[in-house]
Amino acid sequence: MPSSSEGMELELKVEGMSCQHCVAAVTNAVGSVPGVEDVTVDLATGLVKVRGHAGAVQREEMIEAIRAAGYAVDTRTEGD
Ligand SMILES: [Cu+2]
Repeated sequence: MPSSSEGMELELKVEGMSCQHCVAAVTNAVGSVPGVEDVTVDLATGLVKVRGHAGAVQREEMIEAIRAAGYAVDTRTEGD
């Protein structure tokens, strides 16, 4: 689809993931947030990359979803 110019991408630093089950749990949690199109989790670094619709995806909603799944999000690395 060439109409993807409205996409956005953000990264979250998740703490507490130790195996592929954790990766799956976080992927499912973030993927269930409305507006999210794609979730990539790097177990080694804890970095979660999210792609979705600009304006539709709220960072706070993703943090809440991850916390509800049982993992912590390092919000100190947001850069502001
Ligand atoms: Cu695990």
